[in-house]
Amino acid sequence: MKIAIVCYPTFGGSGVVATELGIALANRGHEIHFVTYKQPVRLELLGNNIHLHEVQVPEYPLFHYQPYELALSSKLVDTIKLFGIELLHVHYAIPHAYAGYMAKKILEEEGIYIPMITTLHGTDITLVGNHPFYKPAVTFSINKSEVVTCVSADLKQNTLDFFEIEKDIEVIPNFIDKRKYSIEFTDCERSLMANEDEKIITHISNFRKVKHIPDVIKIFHGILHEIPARLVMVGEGPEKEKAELLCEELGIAEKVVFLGQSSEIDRILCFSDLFLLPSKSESFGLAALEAMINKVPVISSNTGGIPEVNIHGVTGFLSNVGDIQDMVKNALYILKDPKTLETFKKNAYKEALKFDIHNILPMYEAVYENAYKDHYKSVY
Ligand code: GMT
Repeated sequence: MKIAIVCYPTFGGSGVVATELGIALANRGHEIHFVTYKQPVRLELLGNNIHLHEVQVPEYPLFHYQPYELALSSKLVDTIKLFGIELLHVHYAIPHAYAGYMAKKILEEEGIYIPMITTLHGTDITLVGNHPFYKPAVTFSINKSEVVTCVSADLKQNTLDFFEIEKDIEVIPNFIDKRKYSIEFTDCERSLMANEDEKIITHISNFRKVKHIPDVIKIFHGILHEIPARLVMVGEGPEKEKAELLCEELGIAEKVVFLGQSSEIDRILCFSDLFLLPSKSESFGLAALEAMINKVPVISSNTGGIPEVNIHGVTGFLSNVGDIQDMVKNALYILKDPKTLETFKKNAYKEALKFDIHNILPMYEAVYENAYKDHYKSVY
């Protein structure tokens, strides 16, 4: 099938999922066309059946805000016509579902009909999308999608609670590709990060407020009171500077390393002993799943879709949002005893395997096939 995928190309989870999905679909023989404003971070290889179409927004002095949706709709119209695209899959409702709908309508004027799948990822529903300034347009474009999917049962419920949705929503969880994790990195990389007696604690995110970055630092501070450890902070975002200051205030700056954005997530997770995800809300927690497939147990908040990924007392522990004391207690329980740590590591890996792409990809392919059949049946 010829599929156009619209996503954010940056380090956010929705872009990662869209990119990995596109690559996997291309490996299955589909022709994939990414339409976005720059090359997605995890998209290294463009080839015969993976194409990239960059959306450009020309500057004009009259524009206070550049009309990205308009440029995206136009790019979609051109790409769909030029390459005979059969299906459009947009990731993250804002503004992609809206721009996708406009493209569909423009094409319909020319007798071209194309089904649109919208995948909801989280903040497009829980944080940004339900803001009164966006809500009517988001509701409209979700309802106008031929198929709507979302990444967890919790996000489905939130979508139904926050918006007046007239469509069925299918839950298709995020995924990892287990084949990528068969490589074992050597121990020497661990020694670059920490002394032999130190445990390595990791956090990866885009350092937005919703990630509760100060909680990450405070949990680590609590752990340090009892055992030697290092904290590896991976990512960039608005809360990073404050986090660095907090480490200095707490006198733990030399125990914390800020690595910035990294394309070597698996290499970092491979030498990690524990992953921290104390977010305020999290529709799925892809970073937690990526930790788990690298055999890293997770200490997280009990919010959103996280409990669908991190199983309490098995792959890690869940605590109430903001309950730092409980998270410290749980972290120490896992870290203090080598046998316990080993058990949690094994459990994390085993649970993560359930989300292997080979289990998830057929769900997307079934959605595509049904959307395609139903749409063309209704049109012709
Ligand atoms: O919050 C992020 O890290 C980025 C954001 C995105 O859409 O780019 O992530 C959301 O989608 C991810 C992929 O489906 C989920 O794993 C994250 O849980 C979700 N983030 C939130 O809900 C806060």
